[in-house]
Amino acid sequence: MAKQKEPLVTHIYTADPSAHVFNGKIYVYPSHDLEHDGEDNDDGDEYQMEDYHILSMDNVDAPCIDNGEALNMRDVPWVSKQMWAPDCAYKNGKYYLYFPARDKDLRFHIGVAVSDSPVGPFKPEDDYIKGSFSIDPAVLVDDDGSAYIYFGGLWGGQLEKWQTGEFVENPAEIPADAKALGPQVAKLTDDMLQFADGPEEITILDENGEPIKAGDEDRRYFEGPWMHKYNGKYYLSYSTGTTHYLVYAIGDSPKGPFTYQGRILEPVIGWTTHHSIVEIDGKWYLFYHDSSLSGGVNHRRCVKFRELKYDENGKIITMKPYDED
Ligand code: FUB
Repeated sequence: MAKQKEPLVTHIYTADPSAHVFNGKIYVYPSHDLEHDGEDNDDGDEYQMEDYHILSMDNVDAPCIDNGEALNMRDVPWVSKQMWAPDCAYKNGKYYLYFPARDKDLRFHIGVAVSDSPVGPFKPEDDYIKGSFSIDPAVLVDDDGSAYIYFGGLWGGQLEKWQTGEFVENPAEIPADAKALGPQVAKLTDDMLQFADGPEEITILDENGEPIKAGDEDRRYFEGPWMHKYNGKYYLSYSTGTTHYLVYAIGDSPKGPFTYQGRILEPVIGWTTHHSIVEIDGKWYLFYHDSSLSGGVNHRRCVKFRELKYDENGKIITMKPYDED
């Protein structure tokens, strides 16, 4: 049986959970961490993932099932390595799996693969989404049917290298008092396979309406964007990377701007945090990962979930990962 704050599965290492409810059932789209002894570095070379396994649960108390391999790197013509954090969206009667990976020149882009089933197998497009770069795609299908893709990650995710719209191998460091880089957003075409516009950078503002600065590492965007709607507002949540928080900002439209609100989750065991937020049977849940299953090895992570609560003003109540609540 699935238990909150415990690993959802223990037979494989999993991370970066994107959770959804499709047809009344819970589906979790995680990365699949491989066991190896590679070195950790700021380029993320330790995250050597090659395939995706999709997890499912009938409800939050039911057993969590591994539905087997849904997509493998060897079947994606443009990929050379590192299939990182994916997401899935449903539209037009089909399921679309979005995933980042390095191309043959070792540049990260975002690919898409299609299936009639939420657990795959997924058939990849021959090439990555034109104009895509960096990592960590997350897709919101809005109430009017428009779909938006959010993505981007610093350091190993290469977001700094695409500031000009072209790939620059060694970009100048962004000064601490300059505006921090935001995640990217693009509207997707109706067939969900390409960008309809953009991508464009999202602005995250502080309480005074000023853009968050690059040196503000407790609040600035690092990686792992997620978008959900609560009471008609758009909640952009993300990881702060170096300071290991999950935080969020609120806006009135899918492309923002967004105003920083606060923390969702304090740091977990392991370097990375990466999450999703989903409503299940009238309650809200945070899906996230830590490295507890491997005793703290950064690239051997495990997916967990727990209930998330809002206060009466729509603020998310900050959680400590190992509290007793
Ligand atoms: O899993 C590989 C990378 O680590 C993800 O893309 C990031 O969000 C971080 O979790």
